[in-house]
Order: sequence, then structure tokens, then C-alpha cells
Amino acid sequence: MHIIDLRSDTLTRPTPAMRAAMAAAEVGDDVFGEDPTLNRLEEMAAERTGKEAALFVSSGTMGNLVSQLTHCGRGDETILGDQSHVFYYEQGGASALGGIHPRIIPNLPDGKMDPAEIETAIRPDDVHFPRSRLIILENTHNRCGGSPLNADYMQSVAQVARRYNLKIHVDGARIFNAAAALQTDVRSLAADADSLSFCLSKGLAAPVGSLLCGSRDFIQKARRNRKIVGGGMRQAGILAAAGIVALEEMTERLCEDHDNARKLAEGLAEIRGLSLNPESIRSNIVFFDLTREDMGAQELAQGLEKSGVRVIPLGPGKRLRAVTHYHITSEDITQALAVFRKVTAG
Ligand code: TLP
Repeated sequence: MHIIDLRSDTLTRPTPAMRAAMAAAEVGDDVFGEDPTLNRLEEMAAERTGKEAALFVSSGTMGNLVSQLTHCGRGDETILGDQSHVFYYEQGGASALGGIHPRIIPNLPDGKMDPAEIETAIRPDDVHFPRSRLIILENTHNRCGGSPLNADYMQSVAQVARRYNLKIHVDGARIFNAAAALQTDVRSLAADADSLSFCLSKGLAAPVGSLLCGSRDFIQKARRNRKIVGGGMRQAGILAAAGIVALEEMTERLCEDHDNARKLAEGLAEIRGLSLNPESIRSNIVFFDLTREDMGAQELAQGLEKSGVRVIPLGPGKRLRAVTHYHITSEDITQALAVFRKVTAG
């Protein structure tokens, strides 16, 4: 059976060009700074994001953790959204390992946090309070339906940050999706960020890795923090070689994933018992809800799975997620919609 796996874009497997590049990669020991392929990837990442330097890390989670450890000391506070990946899905790593305190404010449906609410959350200098240090934004915003944050919004948050001498970190796991959705480049979306991490191993289809980007000084400190969390890798050029192909060949095609997500959303919206607004789909993530009483999200996901379509049910409720990516074609979406119709009818 042909499986249409819409659980995540993290499922993408390396392309033939990536495998060839990995096999041929020139490598060295990166802890000595001697892996030429890795050094090249870091230079490319810095260039693409408009930052002075970049650091290869094993995952998006590690990029966000190392960034927080670098911007903040023990007892410092970060301000982040209640739907953010850092808050929701990263085991509270910054608190567990760095003694960093999270201050949660609500995410709006489009993934933003109201700049006025951010400002209100910033602590005055008082012995009772932690020190506010860092604002964390997410672009695109995963739990807010893959919505992209534009450069104007970034600027409005940066104005608040500068007024109070706070830094901004962007969890840009899918920043190339954001750039594709907004028809802009990553540089302009990153211009107001002090640091930005992005993933090679989601829509860009590389097997492993993320890049943390920022000033030369920030990245030098981040390199120490990567080492302390066990992230100093040796002949990582094998992985970087795939990452270089990802940056060279895979960013321009992301709009295909977005078109497929929109097609999926439009089809799902027509199915009785499912609810979503296709107009809100801006990138490759589609959240939808079951409106019927007699079926839960787990049950629907199990029914779909039997017919070769995989989606993720979110907890025990009525919400599910589908994500389009490199291995999903427009025909797959047509076929997946037919399966959805069959399973929801039966
Ligand atoms: N997201 C995964 C799951 O963890 C939910 C997914 O399937 O979407 N930031 C954002 C915005 C992410 O969506 C993710 C992964 C990460 C960071 C973490 O990346 P990894 O998995 O590389 O640690």
C-alpha cells in the first residue's frame, strides 16, 4: 500500500543529491574547527540569514536550548508564547539545565504575541523579580497553524526589546517556509533577531541538523554551550554535506508544499464533520477539528491509517494535524482526500 505520511515534515528523507554529497564529503574534526564541509555550511547559513556567524547543532531543540543558555544566566527570564514549541515541546530544557525562568504570554491565533503584552510582561528592576532577558518568537508558528511572522511584526517587537535592552531569539525551525509564504528572503525576516535557529531536517529534507545564527561573539559563546550539552560533533561534515544541498536546492520548492497544504485544507473543509478555515493556511501545516460527537481524533487517525493516510491526533480531543512535505505530491493529496471522505462516511 502507498502510504501518504502527513504526520510531519521531519519525516523527509535525504534526496539522492544529498546522499551523493554525504558520501563524497571532505571531513575533519569539527571540535578542532577542522571540518571544511561543516565550516562551509556554517558560512552559508550566516550568509543566508544575514548574521556574522552560525553554529551547526544536532536539532531544533538543541538550537533553542543553546541559544537560551547563551543569552541568559541562571534566574533570568525569557518571554515566550503559550503555544510556542520551546514552551510546549522541549521538556522545559532551559529551566532544567540552565535555571532559566519562562514567562508565558498568550499567542494570538496567527502566532504573534501582542507587543503591548510583551512590554507589560517585562519586569522592572526589583529584588523580587527575575531579570527579563530574552523574547522568543517562532516563525513559522507550528501550533498556530504554520503562520508566518512578517518583517513589520518583527520590527514592532524589536522596538519593545530595544527599549528595555532585551534580546530576541527566533525559533525559525521553518523560517524558509515563512520566507516562501511571504515571498521574501530569510535575511529580512531575521534582520531584527539577535539570534535565529533554523532546521535542515524538516521541509528542507536533510537527515539531521539545525543552525544557530547570530553575531560572532554570540556564536563563540554558543559554541561553548553546545559542547557542555554534548553537542560537539567530530566528522559532522558528513551531515553538513546534506545541509549544503538542502540550502542550495530545497528552499525554492517549499511553495509546492504550501500549495498542497492549501489543496488539502480546501478539500477537508468540504467534508462534513471536519472544520477548518482554508484561508488561514499560509504554509505547510494544516490543523483541523472534528465537529462530530461520535468520533474522536484518535479514532479518525486510526481509521485513516488503515487506508494508508497518516496524520497526528493532538491528545484525546478533536484536533488533528497534517503537514505537507517533499514526499507528498498533489496526487497524494487527491488520494488522501478520498480516504478522508471514505473514513468519515463509514
Ligand atoms: N517540531 C516537531 C515536533 O516536535 C512537534 C514537529 O513534528 O513539528 N521548533 C519548532 C517550531 C518545531 O516545530 C520543532 C519540531 C522544533 C523546534 C524542534 O526541532 P527538533 O525536532 O529538530 O528538535
